[in-house]
Amino acid sequence: MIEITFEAEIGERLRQAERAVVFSGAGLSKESGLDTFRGPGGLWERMRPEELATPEAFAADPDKVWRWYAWRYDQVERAEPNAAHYAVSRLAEFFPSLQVVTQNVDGLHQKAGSTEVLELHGTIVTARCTRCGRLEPMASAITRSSEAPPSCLHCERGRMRPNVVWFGEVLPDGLFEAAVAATHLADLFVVVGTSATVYPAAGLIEIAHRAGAVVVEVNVEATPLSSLADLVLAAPAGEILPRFVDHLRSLRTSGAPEEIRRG
Ligand code: BJW
Repeated sequence: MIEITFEAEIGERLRQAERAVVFSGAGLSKESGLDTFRGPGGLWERMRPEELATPEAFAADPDKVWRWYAWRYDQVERAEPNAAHYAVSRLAEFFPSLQVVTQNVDGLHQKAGSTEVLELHGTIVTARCTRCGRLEPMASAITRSSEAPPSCLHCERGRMRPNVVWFGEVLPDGLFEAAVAATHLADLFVVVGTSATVYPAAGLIEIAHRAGAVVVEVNVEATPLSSLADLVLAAPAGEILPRFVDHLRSLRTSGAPEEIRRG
């Protein structure tokens, strides 16, 4: 089990921090049984992203893309938040402002009780009409057909697609701007379970660093942006994040525990 230690100056900034942002990626949901995209066992090891997660792929083979998302939705529906999702939601109890910015499409932050969540890459929980934009629960769209994208119940002419953001598509209106604004104001920026390779989302880490937030990275391995972190917690999120949150709470409610003060 790794020990959480940091310098006294960082401890003081964490004690006084008012605004926190948690920026999450697929690694956060790994311990809920959902696959990451990259790395060992990741989705892209078995399938090529350009054949599944692009508008071109959907245009070329809509049935294949729909079946893949129907399969993914089935996994998501059965998944439960893990200890890391609950730790993130607990942060709201002792930070005046807590914004969750997630690249995940699984809705597990909300299931764990987080209320301020920006889903930068959309959500798999809904389907969207390619023609009129009308939303429908993915569960009901799949019930109509899990083999091919069903047509829209509203306009009847468009077909349904997952309400996620594919490569080459712009992020949902205003969401990235809201994430950037929260990041500029953040005193604490916790990056959890992302390879920090997909932009513009990964750019938030650079913004947080430049804006002077304490940047904490939680990941089982190093990322291209690890050097920007003030504190790197190299362990599975479900193990380390609850302990980090406990430390933060003791720091902020009753002074630093011995383990931290030594740093
Ligand atoms: C653990 C763990 C445990 C494991 N505990 N940790 C600038 C430079 C270069 C390219 C671009 C750029 N700007 C834009 C681009 C293009 C592109 C891009 O970024 N490409 C790069 C890959 C090169 N970006 C886009 O196209 C974006 N749109 C855009 O830029 O619009 C403007 C525009 C439009 C038109 C033309 C030009 C510009 C859209 C990006 C959409 C990404 N979509 C996906 C699919 C979503 C739907 C779905 O779920 O199917 O989003 S791709 C996939 O990657 C998914 C994720 O959200 C995203 C990020 O992945 P994430 O979350 O980081 O997961 P992994 O798997 O990569 O990493 C997991 C991590 O967890 C690892 O580090 C593990 O070590 C760790 N881990 N277990 C803690 N237990």
